[in-house]
Amino acid sequence: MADMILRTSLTSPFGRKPRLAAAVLGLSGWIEVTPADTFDDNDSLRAQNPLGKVPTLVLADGSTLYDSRVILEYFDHLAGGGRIIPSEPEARFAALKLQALGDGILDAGVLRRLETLFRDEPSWSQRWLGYQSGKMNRALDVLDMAPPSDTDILVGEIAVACGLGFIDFRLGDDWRAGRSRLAGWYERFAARCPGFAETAPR
Ligand SMILES: N[C@@H](CCC(=O)N[C@@H](CS)C(=O)NCC(=O)O)C(=O)O
Repeated sequence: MADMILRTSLTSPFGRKPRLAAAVLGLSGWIEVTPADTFDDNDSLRAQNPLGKVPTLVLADGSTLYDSRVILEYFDHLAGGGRIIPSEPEARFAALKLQALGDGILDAGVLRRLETLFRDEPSWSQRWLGYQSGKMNRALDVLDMAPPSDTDILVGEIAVACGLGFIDFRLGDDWRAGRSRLAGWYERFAARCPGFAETAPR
């Protein structure tokens, strides 16, 4: 019997973050993933999280936690602390900053996706799409100049990997072109990170 319910779709890149973190921390057995449809007015997700966003974690006592950053911090706490969020300040803030960069790629990518979902193609704002793509491309360039760790699996590596996986799954941008260091990092991360294949969006 699972102790916690994770509300997410299996395609959500933000939902993939806690699924991946749980695999890394050996917590997957305690968590039941229950699909949520953010567009369904009647989905209980909106009672669990007024923002109606995934991921949302429902604890055994019925209380909830969101968003993905808070859930990852909670999982780290359950696993003893300092596992995916270092305790030592320099490493801690580096990891949190890298997570913010990965999440920022996702925020911009999700906004691009929503633009194309909520409007018909002739109405897409190319200016808006380009504005969001600019954020993503600058962040990817920074990551290519200094790729994440090849040994650690911290919140930063998890967020960046989920961001890159989302681009491949939903946007199809050729982000690897001219970014061989980041592409190499991603390939190695995919091979070494527990749960990476199992949590691929589908
Ligand atoms: N900052 C949030 C972002 C979560 C988010 O944007 N999730 C998307 C799915 S990937 C969502 O729920 N979108 C539906 C909506 O915004 O209504 C987190 O880190 O969990």
